[in-house]
Amino acid sequence: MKHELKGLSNPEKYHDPISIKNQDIGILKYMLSTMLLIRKTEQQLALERKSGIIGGPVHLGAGQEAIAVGISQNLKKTDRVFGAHRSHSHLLALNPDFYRLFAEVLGKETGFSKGMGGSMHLYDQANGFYGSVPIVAGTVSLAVGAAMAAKLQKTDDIGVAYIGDGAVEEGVVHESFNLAKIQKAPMLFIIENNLFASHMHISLRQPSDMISRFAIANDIPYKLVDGNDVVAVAKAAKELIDDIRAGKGSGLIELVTYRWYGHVDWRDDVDVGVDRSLDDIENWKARDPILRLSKSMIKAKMWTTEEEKNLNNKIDKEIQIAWEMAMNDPYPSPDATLKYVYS
Ligand SMILES: Cc1ncc(C[n+]2csc(CCOP(=O)(O)OP(=O)(O)O)c2C)c(N)n1
Ligand SMILES: [Mg+2]
Repeated sequence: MKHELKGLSNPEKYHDPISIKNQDIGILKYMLSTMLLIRKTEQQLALERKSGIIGGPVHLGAGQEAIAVGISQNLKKTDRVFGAHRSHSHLLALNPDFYRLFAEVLGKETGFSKGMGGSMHLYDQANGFYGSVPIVAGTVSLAVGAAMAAKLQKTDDIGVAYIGDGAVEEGVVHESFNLAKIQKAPMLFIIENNLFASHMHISLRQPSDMISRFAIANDIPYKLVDGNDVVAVAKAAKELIDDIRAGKGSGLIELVTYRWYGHVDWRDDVDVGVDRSLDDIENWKARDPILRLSKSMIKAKMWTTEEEKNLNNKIDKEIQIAWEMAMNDPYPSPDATLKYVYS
């Protein structure tokens, strides 16, 4: 395999604090607290999945929070965002209502999809989240359709699709790149390159580790960024999105990152022969997007360890309250079963 990502995929690099020069302190604090909230929400899901209280699978994205949080800084509620099987962060970055996510994974009628969907069928159109599905790459062409509709409707809204490095192995993704380019669709393709698809490392699946090569092939403007640097993600996304909204056609952003948990649920997958080691995981944990931002802010005297402690305690408490509430919520009534089925 060609290593075109160079240092970006090396777990021993990019551990330093990030550059926050000229950044708005309010936005930095918002991004820090949103990443922390997403992390803690997923840690709660891991715990309760392990305990057996959550009945269905949860695909956790801990370690990857900077991507959705950085991108969503540049999105509007009327944009049309689509996710896939690992989409808690994609939705929570648009609407940090972890209570409704808890209710959804518990199958309660107060959940994002009225308890009918679970972790992989999330929906919150009021906040721009048009849906996630477990079918890998299943939403990418829908996002391009939504982008084309936004253009026909003469809005400056955009379509957004989160795509994994494994999802690009589905043909529909390449048809979508081509169509979006030819139609000048206002579309942002986000590649979350975490180097794995289920249990397989990218070197076992592709001739190069750099997914942006498909943007080059389709003559789509692209940016390749450290996915664990929330400020870099937000800045690169802004540049692409400004052009997309201005009618210049589609863009692609590739973010290199890593997930701390294994493919699904709370395990780390090292035990089942996956091509990663506990050392890799520890090294990637040192590239933690939350830690890097908080260290940078403390160094710049924008933030203190005391404030961080208080924020941690506050989110922990809110999560416990939301979890209890969701646990006590009712299940949908049996006659609701067919209510949302079209025929
Ligand atoms: C069409 C289809 N094929 C296979 C699967 C099984 N599957 C679920 S997730 C996954 C890997 C996806 O990898 P990637 O797109 O990189 O996302 P990540 O899990 O790394 O976030 C596979 C093969 C599926 N859900 N849908
Ligand atoms: Mg992947």
